[in-house]
Amino acid sequence: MTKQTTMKYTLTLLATLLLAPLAALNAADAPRPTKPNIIFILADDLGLDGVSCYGADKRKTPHIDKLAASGTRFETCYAAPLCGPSRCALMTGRYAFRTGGISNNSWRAGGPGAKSKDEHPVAKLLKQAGYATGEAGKWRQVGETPKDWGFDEYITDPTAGGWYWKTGYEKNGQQVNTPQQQYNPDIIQQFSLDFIRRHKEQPFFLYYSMHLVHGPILRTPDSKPGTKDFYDDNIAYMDKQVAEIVAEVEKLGLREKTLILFSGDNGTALTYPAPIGGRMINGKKASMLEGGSRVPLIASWPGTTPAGKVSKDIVNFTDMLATFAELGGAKLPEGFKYDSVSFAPQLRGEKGTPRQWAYVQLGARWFVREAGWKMNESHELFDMSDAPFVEKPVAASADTDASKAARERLTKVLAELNPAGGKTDGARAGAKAAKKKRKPRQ
Ligand SMILES: [Ca+2]
Repeated sequence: MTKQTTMKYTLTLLATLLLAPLAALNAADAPRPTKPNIIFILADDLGLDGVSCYGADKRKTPHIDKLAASGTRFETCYAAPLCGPSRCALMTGRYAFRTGGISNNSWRAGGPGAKSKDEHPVAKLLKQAGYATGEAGKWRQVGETPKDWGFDEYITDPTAGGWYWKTGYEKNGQQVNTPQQQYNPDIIQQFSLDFIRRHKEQPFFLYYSMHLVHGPILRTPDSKPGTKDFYDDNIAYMDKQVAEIVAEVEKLGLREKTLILFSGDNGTALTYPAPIGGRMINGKKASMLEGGSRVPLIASWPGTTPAGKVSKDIVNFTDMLATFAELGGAKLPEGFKYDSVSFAPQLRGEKGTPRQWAYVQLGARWFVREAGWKMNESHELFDMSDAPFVEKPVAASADTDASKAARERLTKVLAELNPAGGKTDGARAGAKAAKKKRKPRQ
């Protein structure tokens, strides 16, 4: 080695050593993708007791568990106790008393349900921000078509649930009939995979609204002959389909550019309760008890969202809108009232400003839920320290300092929200319209 090359080598080494920490810093600070792809997978009728990473004793969801391990698992996410109101909150980012999406029948003629023309829904906001938008699966209870609500492409069916072995579906407004029965979760899956592939070059938002695991619980293509109870097969099929979506995103090299969320639209159906750590959740689907609306929420975005984290931050279904809008750089219309608190900072590993309480409504019933307390429409207070298993009513006469303070806080929240001043009692009108519509067929 000549003196000159030795010098050059030394300088290079020195530069490497000096720059190494800088390079490491740069890697950590590398600009994140400005507009991540967003895939929101929504299972139907799946409470905490249906997902093993939430402690379910009986149900096994290894692929969803793996997704949770790769990201953050939120322990206290609140949807609504039924499909329709949950999906309306998700699309609109607003509480039910504001939109009218208060029951499963709200969307029907004569019902108070939200109309796309009166809202600024999440898919429209993302579309305006340059996203390709797609909806796959169950839609009906939101009303109109997915296109009306901002989805460029969609595949759906006319049912409120259980579109399994059938001979047709609706794709982009066209009825498609198949000569033989097909397993529609497969068709919806293929549509979703194809949507992801076709839009890999631009940011996309896929709202994947699975029919699984809503009843009727039927055999899946993977069910073995002789099986009598197909519920676990349905759970396994849902889990497998989630894995296939994740695998496709990985295969396309989009994993670090894609936020994948997995959730459920309401608690587990009444027929399929299962224990968590040997205890049953208090309340199932359709109930105003904890198990009616508390649902799993998993967010995975490798390189951005902390991995293996369990968060106790409260999330409302209305919050998806502000979160996705923030991540996608979508502008919210000025002067329009949303009830949406972004948890985008938490997804980036920051503290953020988590909401202090969740709001849940079904028809003329509602509650606000803090970490340790809950107050309903009758201003009854519940000690939620042992939720989701127990919710203990606390009489004002038995108040402790803590319950008294909670009572004051939640009374104030309800007074400010004033749900009774909004839409709460049109559920009957919708149900009436539904009944009238069904009559000629009887
Ligand atoms: Ca449901």
